[in-house]
Amino acid sequence: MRVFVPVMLAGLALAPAAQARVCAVSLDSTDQMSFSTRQINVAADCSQVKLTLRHTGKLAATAMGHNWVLTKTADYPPVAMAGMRMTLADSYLPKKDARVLAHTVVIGGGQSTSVTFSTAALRKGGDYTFFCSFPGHFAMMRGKLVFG
Ligand code: CU1
Repeated sequence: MRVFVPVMLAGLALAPAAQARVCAVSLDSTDQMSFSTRQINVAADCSQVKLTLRHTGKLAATAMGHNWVLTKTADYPPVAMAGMRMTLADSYLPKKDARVLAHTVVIGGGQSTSVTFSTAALRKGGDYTFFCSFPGHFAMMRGKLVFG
């Protein structure tokens, strides 16, 4: 048994370096159809992002719902347009669409939601847009995500 102890300790010592770095990001959304930020910066050493979206308004999800959706900037208009044909239950997003890199569910006033996603699909210096896919919101509710 004694032989194994140093090996196990060495393994434990290495563990923190191999651990995922989860970077927390949060933003607010409002009854005025807006996000509180136009740009989100994610450091290159973040292996995962925990994105928290709050809705600081009072209106229900059916009237003024908001979500947070991430795509490549080139994919944002077609995904947003396709989302308009979907339902609240689908988060106003096309089902199982690989262009959607991450998204939260749609929330209403007073609610909060979060999603944790890997940055493995993101390229340093890539062009990414986040937006709300609630029908009619994406033109106003959008911003850039910068990774790197
Ligand atoms: Cu919205």
